[in-house]
Amino acid sequence: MNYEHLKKEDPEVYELIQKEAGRQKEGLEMIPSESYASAAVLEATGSILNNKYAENYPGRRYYGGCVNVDLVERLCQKRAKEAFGLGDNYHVNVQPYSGSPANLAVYVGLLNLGDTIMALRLDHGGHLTHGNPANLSAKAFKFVHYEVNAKTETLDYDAIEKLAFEHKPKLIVSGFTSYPRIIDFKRMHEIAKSIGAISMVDMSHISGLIIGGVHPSPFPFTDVVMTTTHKTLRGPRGAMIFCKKEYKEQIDKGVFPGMQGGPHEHTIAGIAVALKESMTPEFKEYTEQIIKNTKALAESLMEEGLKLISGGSDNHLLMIDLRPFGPGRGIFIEKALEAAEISVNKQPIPNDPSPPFYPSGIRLGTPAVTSRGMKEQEMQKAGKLIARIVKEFALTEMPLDREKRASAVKEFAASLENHPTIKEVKSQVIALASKFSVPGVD
Ligand code: DSN
Repeated sequence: MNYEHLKKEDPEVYELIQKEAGRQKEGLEMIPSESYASAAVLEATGSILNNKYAENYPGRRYYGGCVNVDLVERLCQKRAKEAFGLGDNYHVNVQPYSGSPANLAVYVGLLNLGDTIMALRLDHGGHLTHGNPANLSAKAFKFVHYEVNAKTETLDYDAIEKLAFEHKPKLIVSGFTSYPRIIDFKRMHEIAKSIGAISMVDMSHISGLIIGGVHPSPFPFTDVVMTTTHKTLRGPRGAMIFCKKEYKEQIDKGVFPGMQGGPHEHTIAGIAVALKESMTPEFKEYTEQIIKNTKALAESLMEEGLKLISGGSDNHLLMIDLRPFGPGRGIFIEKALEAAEISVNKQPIPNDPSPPFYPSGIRLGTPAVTSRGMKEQEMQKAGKLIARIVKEFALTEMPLDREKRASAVKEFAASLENHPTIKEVKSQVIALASKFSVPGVD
């Protein structure tokens, strides 16, 4: 994109965007919830649809002049259902601003405040809005959390069923932010139905993989399915909620006026474009390669002796368990990898002995690098470079005293400057990344 007007009118913001474009190109983006949106998606998202208010739904807005945005929103809804192979028995709301308000809209639309919801615990892979005590979801509803099995680090459906019978939640959420395995959505739905609960799937991370046919779908049985639109789907930052027709009114009211005001029609247009792109043979190939790349990356890391949560991955993400080095080292590795131009994030692991800001895990994934055209060979190389950093820098101790942690991180970050290992890895990362162009950036 050439940004000619921005460059003239606001060189300060223009420069920052240019710097970020450089950062996105120069290194390896390996945060599993990120990928690159196409130039077409970015154009629609940055369009004049931004100017329009359109509270409520197509055909019954609170504002005049909605003739075109009505068509945009309907087109997006049509494509969303097409992409997931859905018929008239499902409805889709494409207005949620993003995943967090979308999850809250589902809870607000379907339940009464104080009702019980069951979901995956945050350090076991669940999301903030799946009832983490710091989030509004846990203040407004009563959450019961299921966990992964301590030994296998995968979901134990018999234990989940037992918990559901004990607590009789009104809603059971399946979905994650950091679970590297396939969830048995059918079994989760059956558990919900056996106690008269509504089944919900948060497929935010994997919706692109589902469209590509490389991951099982929560359709056509799950009652409500939420997805963000900017992860493996590669759209703008937004969300969609699919529901069986019987929940349409409640879900629509949960979104507007329950949680939100005017929808972002420019984002909805961007989602429509991403959905069109997701139904192409190229996108299917892309998702197939994500799975191959994640497996290659996992193998490479394990060959180097690193421990992965659950011993590998079935999807686009994997989790390095840093406990063998000591608790709380995730932040050091995130910083050391960032200094070497590999972007990942620190992440709590099951039963993490350390708090979420100083967790003992690293989460990484392949959607962004795969969209640049990287394959197994590059993932093998990336795995070796990541392992080198982990093995050297995870040896730094994290103080047990809370007061001392921030200064330990500061001191650690300063020690990375001109560090010979960082310099060497960084130059190899840049050499690897520079062979591949970046969708929407180049
Ligand atoms: N923050 C997102 C992720 O990284 O998984 C979820 O909201």
